[in-house]
Amino acid sequence: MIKSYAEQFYYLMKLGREFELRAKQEYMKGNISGFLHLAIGEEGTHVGAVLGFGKGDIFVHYREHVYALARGMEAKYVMAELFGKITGVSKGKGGSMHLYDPKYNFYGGNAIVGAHLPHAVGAAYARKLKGDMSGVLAAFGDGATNAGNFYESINLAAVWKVPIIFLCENNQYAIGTHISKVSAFTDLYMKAKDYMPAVQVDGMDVFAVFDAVRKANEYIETEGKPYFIEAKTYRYEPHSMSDTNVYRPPLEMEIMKSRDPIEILKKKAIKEGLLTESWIKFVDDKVKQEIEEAVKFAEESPEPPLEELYNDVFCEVCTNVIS
Ligand SMILES: Cc1ncc(C[n+]2csc(CCOP(=O)(O)OP(=O)(O)O)c2C)c(N)n1
Ligand SMILES: [Mg+2]
Repeated sequence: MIKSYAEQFYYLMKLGREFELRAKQEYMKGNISGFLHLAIGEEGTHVGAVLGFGKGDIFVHYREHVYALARGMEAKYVMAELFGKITGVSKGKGGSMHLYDPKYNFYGGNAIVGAHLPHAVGAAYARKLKGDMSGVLAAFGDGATNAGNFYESINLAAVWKVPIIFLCENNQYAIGTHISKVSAFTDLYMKAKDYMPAVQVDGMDVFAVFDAVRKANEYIETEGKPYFIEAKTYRYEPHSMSDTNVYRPPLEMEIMKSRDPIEILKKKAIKEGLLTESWIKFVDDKVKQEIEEAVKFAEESPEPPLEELYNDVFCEVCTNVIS
């Protein structure tokens, strides 16, 4: 039933949106604890990037539910992880910020800003050493571009010539701090342009992100060198569930909501005959059902047993990291 790219875009963006709206409700009910960072408003960037990228490794920061779902991880296993249940993708021991599944070459989920970037460069270097040019996608926020490990990572990636796409999600804010207050310039692709090809793209338009990432992927796979994309996007929800969200001007929010990535996709796809209203209704119902089933599965799953406490904490030989 879901075949074309436009259909995949819509299904995955809607799935991501409904998954997160429901996760928010479940958090308020006390079924999810710890941190919860929602990417509502950023689905065009997350889905376009995963579908435009190849089969290599994905490293993301903590705002990663939609990336995981777009990569093919099932909603019920992701929801169970948020609920802290043993059936979750990280056995209920990681939670929202630590989704992980080597079957999908999906390596999280990292709570420390920018910390996954050196890991991602290392994974790209490993792929290069093995002669495997399907590279790495590393996604991070605008705030991360002010951290030292960001510069270390883009520098090493360029020096070592490794196949990696750096995807900067510029949603303009790092918690409550606007990018203009902490960065000397706000066109963030400029930070990488002397190291590698670097472009800026409309992150609210899934087609634009998909095209940019597909082009970048072709480049890293054929040239074996890094590529940088800045996607200009926006989050409609607070930074996390514990953020008051008072720092954003209402007019700014209103303008950005008028550019909702799901609505942009719908309008464009219907106009170009890529989607129909009846198909959209069918998918909306399917997604609702999938989310209901995911929550039921998470609720009914057991918590990790005590014996799990020290498992997966330390591994001497990480045989399962790069396949
Ligand atoms: C090294 C480090 N410093 C500070 C924090 C606290 N912190 C968590 S998220 C965040 C903001 C990051 O913003 P950005 O990179 O733009 O990502 P976004 O949340 O907007 O997706 C900060 C400062 C942290 N987790 N790690
Ligand atoms: Mg940000």
